[in-house]
Order: sequence, then structure tokens, then C-alpha cells
Amino acid sequence: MKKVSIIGAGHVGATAGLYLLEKRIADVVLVDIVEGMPQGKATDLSHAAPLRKYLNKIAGTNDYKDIAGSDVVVITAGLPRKPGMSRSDLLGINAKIVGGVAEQVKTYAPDAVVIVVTNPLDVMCHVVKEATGFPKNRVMGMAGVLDSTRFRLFIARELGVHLSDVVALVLGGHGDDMVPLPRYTSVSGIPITELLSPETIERLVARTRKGGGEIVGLLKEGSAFYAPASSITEMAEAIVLNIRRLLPASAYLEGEYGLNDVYVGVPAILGENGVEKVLELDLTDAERKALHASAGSVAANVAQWKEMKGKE
Ligand code: TXD
Repeated sequence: MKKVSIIGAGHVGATAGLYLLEKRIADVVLVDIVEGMPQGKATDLSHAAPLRKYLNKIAGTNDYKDIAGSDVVVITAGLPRKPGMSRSDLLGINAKIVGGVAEQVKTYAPDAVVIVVTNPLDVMCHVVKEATGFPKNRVMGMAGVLDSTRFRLFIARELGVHLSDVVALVLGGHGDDMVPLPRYTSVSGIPITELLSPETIERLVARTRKGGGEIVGLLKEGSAFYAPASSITEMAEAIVLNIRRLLPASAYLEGEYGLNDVYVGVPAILGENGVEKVLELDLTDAERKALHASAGSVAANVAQWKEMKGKE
């Protein structure tokens, strides 16, 4: 049986654990720094097994030894955004937490594919890649699937069509400068540019950009977790089952799209080796500019993190 370990058994981590169990594709280990909490959640999840009908093993632990043999490690450890807090504000705090977690992953699960979730997402991918020394295909970030699912929902509602018929592509960094691509977003193969006016598309794009913030504002404590956990599950499933899904993921670029040494959301084929391939699309000048601007703000945050590290 395949094994997925989730570091950080909070809102996103524990929910992803539940969804993965319900898929019956892997054993799940929840790891957290808080004593008893991952054990408590794992025990509760196991009590639901006869009703939810999953037979996979579920364990909770504070000991990283238990992640040994993981095929996939999901990192959600860190602090979530509070109202008024930007993803970048989280940088200093979460870089330390995620760097520490990555060291443990390197020691105990040296062959795993890592899905980074902690914000600021794209920068945390750099932190994990550096701390683990894993090859670029084995460290990726989750954001594009989440941003795309929000865009899909808003389009389906606007047009009054079934959700499954809408396929959307959102690229770029996981921030307010994400790059939704209407040209590559379609309803049963019909580009939305033929179905919706530019003004309507712009309104839906704006709502997608603010999707995460909207939930932070409503919840007051913490940020979204059901849709993020669903997005993690989609990516982990593609890797564990090696089904080569083409999904947007934050991937390390070395020349693709004219970008170098930066993690940013791009279409990627996900399989047992992690990022099997990054697809390079033919972008318009405006789309390319938006992607480069988004990558530029990731690079600026990476530089900020490196500066903070240098001063320690
Ligand atoms: O699209 C995306 N990538 C995101 C990212 C979507 C949603 C949430 N996103 C980010 O995920 C969010 O901004 C946070 O940085 C993480 C986790 O969000 P969550 O809502 O799950 O936060 P919680 O509920 O506070 O859970 C975090 C857990 C908590 O239980 C801590 O005790 C634990 O992380 N934690 C640790 N675990 C292990 N090891 C260490 N060092 C540690 N530090 C904290």
C-alpha cells in the first residue's frame, strides 16, 4: 500500500487526511508538533472507518520516524493567514517552520515526492528544495488546482452549466497576482472567451483572485481548508496512482517561459516521479507579462527570505 504523510495536522492537513482515506489509495500518517493532537485526530478518523468504509491505515504521531517509506509527503505545517495579514507577512515565521520540517523529510523520507502547501507557497517551495536537496521534480507546490477550482465554480454558476464541463487554467504565483488564463479556460471545449463578455470574465477573474481572502475575511480565525484539502488530494492521487494528470502546480523553472530559478504555477504532468513534465504554452504578450510579474514577486520574496536568513 502506498503511504502519504501529512505534516501539520491542522485544518488543511487533517481534512486532506480524511479525503485521502476516502479515496482508499494510501495509508495516511498525520504529524504535528502538538502532543496528542495528531493521535487524537487519527483515532477519531479510524472510528469513522466502518461508516465511511475505508480500510487504509491511519496513524497520528509527533515522531518523524513514522514518515519512513512515504511515497508522498504533504507539508501544511505553519501558521495560516489572519485577517489583514498578507501571505508575505507569514514569510519569516513559516520559513523557519517549513525549513525544520524539510530537514526531517530529508532524513526520514528521502525518496518521497513533496507537495508544499504552507504559505507563502511559492517561496516555501524554495525553502523545501534547498533544505532537502531533492531534485526539482520531487518538490512542488499546491495552489493552481485551488485557484482553478474556484474559477471553474464561478464560471459554471455564471453560465448555469454543470461544474464538470468547466475546465480552467490559472497560472502564476499563489498571490493576488495569480494569472487566470481565459483563453485556455473552456466549457466542454468551447473557450469562455466565446461564451462570456470580457467584462464578465474580468469580474470572475477578480473574484478568483480574492477567493482566499474572501474566506479569511469570513472565518476571521484561519483560512480556507476544504477546497485546499480537495486540491491536495487531487495532486497526491495523481502521484500515488501514477495517472499523469495535467494540473497546474508550482514547479521549479529552468528556462521555461523565459524564467529561471523560480517556483511558479505552470501546467505540469504529475505522476510517480512528481513533476514529470512542465508544459510550455504559447502565451500572448499580456499573459507572458503577467506571468513574469507574478514570478518577479516570488523572486523578490525569495530574496527577502535569503536576506533574513543571512542576518541570523
Ligand atoms: O493554496 C494554498 N497553498 C493554501 C495554503 C491554501 C490554504 C492554506 N494554506 C496554508 O497552509 C496556510 O496559509 C498555512 O500556512 C498552512 C496551513 O493552514 P491550516 O489552515 O491547516 O493551519 P492550521 O489549522 O493552523 O494548521 C497548521 C498546523 C497546526 O496544527 C500546527 O500545530 C502545525 O501546523 N505546526 C507544525 N507541525 C509540525 N511541525 C512543526 N514545526 C509545526 N509548526 C506548526
